[in-house]
Amino acid sequence: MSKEKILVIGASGQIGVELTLALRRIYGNNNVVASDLREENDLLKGTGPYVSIDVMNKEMLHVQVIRQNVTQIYLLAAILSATGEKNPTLAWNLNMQGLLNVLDIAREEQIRKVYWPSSIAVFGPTSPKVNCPQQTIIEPITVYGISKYAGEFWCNYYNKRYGVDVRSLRYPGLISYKSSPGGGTTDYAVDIFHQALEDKAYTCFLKEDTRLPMMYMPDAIRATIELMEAPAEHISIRTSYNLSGVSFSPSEIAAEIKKHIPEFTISYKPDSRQDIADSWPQSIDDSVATSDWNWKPEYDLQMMTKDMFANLH
Ligand code: NAD
Ligand code: AKB
Repeated sequence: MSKEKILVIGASGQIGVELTLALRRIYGNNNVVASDLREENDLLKGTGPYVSIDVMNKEMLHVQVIRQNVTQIYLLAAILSATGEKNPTLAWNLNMQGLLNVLDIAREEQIRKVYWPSSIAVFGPTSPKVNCPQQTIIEPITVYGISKYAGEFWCNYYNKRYGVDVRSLRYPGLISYKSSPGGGTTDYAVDIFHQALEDKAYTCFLKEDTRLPMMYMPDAIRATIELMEAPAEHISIRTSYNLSGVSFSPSEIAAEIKKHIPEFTISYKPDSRQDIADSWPQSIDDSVATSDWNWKPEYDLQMMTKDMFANLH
């Protein structure tokens, strides 16, 4: 285990903080180098090495990969769905060029494994809404979804053509209490907990019946590590695996929150994020992940809500 040296790019973000801490527990603090364009997240401070890296600067990234003797790269730097619609060119450039820089360096330096997340945002209005399968019609309407779909095929290409062992998951919307979400359409499902505690009221930017695929962060971190630790011959999908946790709508999560805070109220004021949410499936079929590497989610809405409040309190 300790022979591995892992570089996490985008380590100060919502997933990066928790994934870096989890990897440090497995591989040892000094063997997991956190990196980001922004400053080191407070929760990472003092837990292991941190370097400032802009993934768009390929030369700087390459130097760090060699200097740190990196054997695995986790690339998390990206612009998410809602922010991406505000600046499509920036989102496309970062999401594509960042990935190509990492894949190229991985090929040149024979990096053992690369992790890069995709998203349910690859799916569009023509994809099946319920239990959306691994292989189906995929016509994304956001620049974020387009970049993720193109990225999936770049991963597949680098694996098939150059033998890069790159692995990927199509995460649903992630819910966590440690670090804040970074500009997605599913962010309401994190904000609602904070507002419930602070104001006992929340105004949701999605309609009450907008059901979306979601996942509690501990499940997402475990899925990522289980995928990365699975033997290469078990990985049949080299684009990105469907991954499913729990599906719910704003009114359903509000009802669950009311069990903990009876005076909590929710109102609805849908904005441009509604169109993005309406284009995504309501639930995901992840049976290929289950059969390939035994994936099984643990948290349902009830367990997640209880755990969120236990930790946010
Ligand atoms: P985030 O926005 O919270 O974090 C991304 C991090 O990347 C930030 O800390 C940011 O400073 C950093 N970054 C931005 N530009 C950079 C650059 N040029 N060089 C280095 N770092 C840079 O995002 P997240 O929610 O943690 O998402 C991580 C990955 O997971 C992304 O690829 C995202 O698309 C994917 N994903 C996230 C979710 C979710 O619900 N959070 C769902 C599906 C997929
Ligand atoms: C977003 O809403 O953009 C992300 C995602 C599902 O990829 N949370």
